[in-house]
Amino acid sequence: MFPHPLDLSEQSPTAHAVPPVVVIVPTYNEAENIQAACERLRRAVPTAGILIVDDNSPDGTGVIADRLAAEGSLTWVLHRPGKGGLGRAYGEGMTWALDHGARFLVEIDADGSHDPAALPALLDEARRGTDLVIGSRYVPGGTTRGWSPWRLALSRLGNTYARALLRLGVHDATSGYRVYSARALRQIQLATVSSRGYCFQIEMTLAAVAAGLPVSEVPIEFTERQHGSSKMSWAVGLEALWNVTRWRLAGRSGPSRGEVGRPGPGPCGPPAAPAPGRRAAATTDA
Ligand SMILES: Nc1nc2c(ncn2[C@@H]2O[C@H](COP(=O)(O)OP(=O)(O)O)[C@@H](O)[C@H]2O)c(=O)[nH]1
Ligand SMILES: [Mg+2]
Repeated sequence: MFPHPLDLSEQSPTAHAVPPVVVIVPTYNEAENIQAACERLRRAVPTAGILIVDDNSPDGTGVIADRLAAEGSLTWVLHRPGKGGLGRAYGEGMTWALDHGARFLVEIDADGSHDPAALPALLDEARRGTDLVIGSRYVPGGTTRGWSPWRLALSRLGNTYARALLRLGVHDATSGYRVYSARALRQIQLATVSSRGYCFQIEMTLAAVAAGLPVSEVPIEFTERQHGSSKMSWAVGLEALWNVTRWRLAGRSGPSRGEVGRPGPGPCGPPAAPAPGRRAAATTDA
């Protein structure tokens, strides 16, 4: 599914050289943001590895990323030949991190929308045994700042549609701020994930829920970017709409009401009990 060979250049660590936590940062034209994003991440989680996955950004983001990797420790860059979509970028980044021994894999945007200061709380939840921890804008305590009403409506509508059709049991299936355990990603089998664009987030959530893995949502504050522009497009939105609809028609969905709370088919058993302040997913709460 991920057609480009991984760029295991001289920056690549030897097997098992990456730290247990690897933060994957996908970039396309983020020259104004990538350095600040890495610095904030480093301050928030000093021991984490940072893997930038750049799609040959015309604005030179990849060059800046190479410089950051050369100057700092625990930073690597995966160069892809051209803009291939967020889902494909994450797929390659995750495969690389898994192959190099990562135990927890973090998704975060490069544009400053996701505050790295929230990451320790997400990681704590993952270490407690939750295989997919979603930084959620749409649970109590979560917020979205700086979005136009139509952008917010699009996100909320998309989430409501996906949640209803696919019985996801989560409120923010499109969030791009999350933590996966390595065992979850191995179970999900990345090679079977087909989404190219942002729909990747929904497909991964569906795969985790359908596998019966523990999933939970931790409230986050999302702030719209200050620099650069969004890569969200009609094509990306339509891919999501089409995929959610066809997955439903194909019978792919989470547990029905009667099945909620029963152990899923995966080795992880029923969803973990929510910690205070957390919201458990794969439940029927609205
Ligand atoms: N490597 C790569 N990164 C991408 C691609 N599309 C978006 N991104 C990155 O994904 C993150 C989220 O994208 P953004 O445009 O901010 O989406 P929005 O927050 O929904 O408006 C940013 O870090 C982007 O640079 C892509 O095709 N390839
Ligand atoms: Mg953004």
